[in-house]
Amino acid sequence: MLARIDLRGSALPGVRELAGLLPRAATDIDSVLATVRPLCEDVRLRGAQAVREITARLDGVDLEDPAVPPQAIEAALAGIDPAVRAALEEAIARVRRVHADQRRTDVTTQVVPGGTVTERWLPVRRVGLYVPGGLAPLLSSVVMNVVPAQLAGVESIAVASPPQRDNGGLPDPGVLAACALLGITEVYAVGGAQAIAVFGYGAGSCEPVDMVTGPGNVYVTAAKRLLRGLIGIDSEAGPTEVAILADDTADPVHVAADLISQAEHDPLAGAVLVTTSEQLADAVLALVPGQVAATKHSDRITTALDGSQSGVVLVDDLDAGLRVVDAYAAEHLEIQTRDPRAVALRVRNAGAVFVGAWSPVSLGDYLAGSNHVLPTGGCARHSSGLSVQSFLRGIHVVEYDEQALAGAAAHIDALAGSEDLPAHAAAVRARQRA
Ligand code: HSO
Ligand code: ZN
Repeated sequence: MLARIDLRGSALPGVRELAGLLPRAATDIDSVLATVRPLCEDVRLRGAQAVREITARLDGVDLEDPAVPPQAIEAALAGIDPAVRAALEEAIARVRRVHADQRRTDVTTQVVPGGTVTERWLPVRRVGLYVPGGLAPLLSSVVMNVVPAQLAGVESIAVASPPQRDNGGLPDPGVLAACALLGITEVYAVGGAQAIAVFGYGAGSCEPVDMVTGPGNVYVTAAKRLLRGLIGIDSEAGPTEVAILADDTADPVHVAADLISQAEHDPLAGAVLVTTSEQLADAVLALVPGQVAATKHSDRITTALDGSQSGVVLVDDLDAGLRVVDAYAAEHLEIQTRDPRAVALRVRNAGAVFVGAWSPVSLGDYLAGSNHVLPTGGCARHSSGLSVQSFLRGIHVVEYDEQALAGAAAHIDALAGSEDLPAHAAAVRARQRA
């Protein structure tokens, strides 16, 4: 079960060393690049025929055309459980409410009289969203990716998700239903690295996209890494992880349940409790085995919690706890302490922060209105989760008049001279009246 790491009683090391002491899964993308590269090349060179053969080989389904007919998307919506439909509709409404506030307006700065710079925010034109099948087809991820793209003004959105043998070669019906609710009509039954290649190069009826978003396994991530540059990507998502910073006021049953909830995603998922309370640590360690045994996916949860990526960390006080969680930079960080709002304000590194006893990470996964596509593997030190901003590009539009340019000429001369680029200076001088 969960490792017990005791950092009490001596000064904590520096950030990098501290991060090294904490449990975290190592994902090796490089090792699958050798498999993924020829597969992507095949799709680039042979298009639809290569996709058909790869899908038959890897998914066991022969699809003449992986484009999902619009009627099948509508039929999936008609067929889903009304409670799931109502939940999706509410999730969409809440995510829309939060993300609508992220929209940007163009800003013009008057730099000098007659000289302005405007920052224009323009959406990416066409986006491909990958939705994994695998252990759990995440229909909620369709919402989290599509809503911000739509609010950013992306005009063309295509979705790809693996074909399912038991669904007539169509993607998961829940995924299709979520697409229908969001008005997505372009969906392909293609999975894995080949889906990313289809998006990047175009194949069959799928036109190439400008950007790919969405989670996936190591093969998907490797394909994103290979095609990055040709297309934009959201991030290289690693296994999901949760950290909980808690004191003696936290309820051990809730803490154990939240650690287990994220471990449910993946045998490589990480769950870390950082606490000032030995009593809480012991209570959680005692509760976890029973709670795990009682849950459906106990196998993969046991692997995740047993692995070198999960544990309970004891610290002297909350200051030390904050240093530990900042060094870990969790995808999800729960604060279950006295005055959790004040503690949350002191957090520096986390993909998303969940404050207090009534904000479990599962709420954020589905219905808080926040986005659940978040930086993993410590990337929260430098990156943010998915947002409207992820789908926008800021373009500087520069407009100076003759006098304003004249006012800058001497300085441009000096800087161009110092860089030994006299033609730069000449381009300004050529505009000046004698
Ligand atoms: N916890 C996952 C998102 C998710 N959970 C989808 C359930 N469904 C990564 O943030
Ligand atoms: Zn989750």
